[in-house]
Amino acid sequence: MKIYFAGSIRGGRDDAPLYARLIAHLATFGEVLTEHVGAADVTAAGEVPTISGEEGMTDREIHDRDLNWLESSDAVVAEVTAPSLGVGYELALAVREGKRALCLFRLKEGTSLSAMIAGSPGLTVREYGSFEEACGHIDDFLR
Ligand code: 6K6
Repeated sequence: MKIYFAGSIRGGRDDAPLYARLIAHLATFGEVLTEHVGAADVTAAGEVPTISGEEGMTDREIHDRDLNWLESSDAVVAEVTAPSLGVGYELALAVREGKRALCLFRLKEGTSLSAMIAGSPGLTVREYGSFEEACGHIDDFLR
């Protein structure tokens, strides 16, 4: 199974360590196409020369490569707690392409998920509190 994991990059990297743990769990089900989303050296600021193959990529090249991966994926899993334009864009395309897509939203006081995600009939949205709970939602979705 090819899994496309989506998480905030330029929208903010506070949850990057969590993305890495989710990606490691997803990797027990198949190939995660977007492992760099959890990489500690990918900052919100700009390009990361240490990612092999990504050095010197233009935004257009990143966009086209990621959309090719999205098209080739069997399932999309997005961590949507940190609002990200890129993740929202990827989810909209996933819905248009009829992909199975799971959105994981961490419950935090004073925050609520965008109605465009929470209200989309094409997305499976699950709230969670702990990492273990998020993994449980992934297991239910992918099994
Ligand atoms: C590294 C640091 C900043 O920019 C980079 C290189 N950019 C990206 N590399 C790979 N995927 C990207 C990049 N920028 C956005 N994406 C895709 O959009 C990922 O698949 C994420 O799921 C999503 C994040 O969007 P933003 O709007 O938070 O950046």
